[in-house]
Amino acid sequence: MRLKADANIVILTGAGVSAESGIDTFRDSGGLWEQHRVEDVATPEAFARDPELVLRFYDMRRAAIQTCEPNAAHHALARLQRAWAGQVTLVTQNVDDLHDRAAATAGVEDARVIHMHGEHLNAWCTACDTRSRWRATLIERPACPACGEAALRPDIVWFGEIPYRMDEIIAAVESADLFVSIGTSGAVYPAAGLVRMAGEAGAQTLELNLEPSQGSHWFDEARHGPATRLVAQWVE
Ligand code: BV8
Repeated sequence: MRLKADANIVILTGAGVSAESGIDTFRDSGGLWEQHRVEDVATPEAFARDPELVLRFYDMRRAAIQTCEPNAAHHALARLQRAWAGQVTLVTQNVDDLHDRAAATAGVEDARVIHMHGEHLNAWCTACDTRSRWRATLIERPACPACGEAALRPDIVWFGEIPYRMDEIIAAVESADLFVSIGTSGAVYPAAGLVRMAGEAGAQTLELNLEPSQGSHWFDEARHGPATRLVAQWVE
């Protein structure tokens, strides 16, 4: 794959980039939570129907990610963000903060990490529509730090909700010279459709994943193996 030195690169990551940090992917955990499919827990309807179940699910995952560390793939991408002459836009489907922590370690000031599905460490107040950094639990329905209402929910984009910053993502994809997808099964839209948008806009496309994803055939090139090895090799 030939690239000009100041090429614009868009990187899309999924749960597979955090797997070797000990964070379950949706597939590996069998997509189950207390005998519920994740798709059935990660929805506004589930939250309306059984808020305690949903809050328990996110409290558990928020606690778990705080015991995990960025891995060699996160660090390699942060090094790329710091050293590359062109624009590197890192779009993640992941709600963990491992890319952000790796970027901070690498001294990347304006790390453009776009969390299109939200962030575990944010709480969103549905009364005043503000977001607060939140490391604790939400099961006790705590008061919003901004307005005092007990109306905090996880700041996560659930199935059926609109992903964050789609305009920015689409603009970056349409002006990319290279689109790289890392550690995602290509199961969830609109994230899974970005590779086709990139290809149609003239970008080269590369998939780095443990195994062929559902969209592998849309990529110019696909390499399979663990992200910690593949990403470090690709960045170097
Ligand atoms: C939207 C937050 C409209 C939750 C997530 C029918 C009914 C209703 C909706 C739909 C429908 N059909 C399609 C839809 C749209 C729906 C959708 O796509 N559903 C799917 C199930 C068919 N999408 C939505 O609802 C989205 N919103 O469409 O709004 C709209 C859109 C645009 C503009 C205007 C309006 C919202 C989707 C967001 C849902 N929220 N996350 C939470 O995290 O708790 S999605 C969630 O699942 C993740 O964020 C992630 O995106 C997805 C799982 O995907 P992956 O990250 O790929 O993880 P997965 O486990 O699947 O795969 C891991 C991969 O890694 C594997 O390939 C594995 O091989 C690999 N791997 C494993 N280990 C390693 C590795 N690779 C490398 N190294 C390793 N070590």
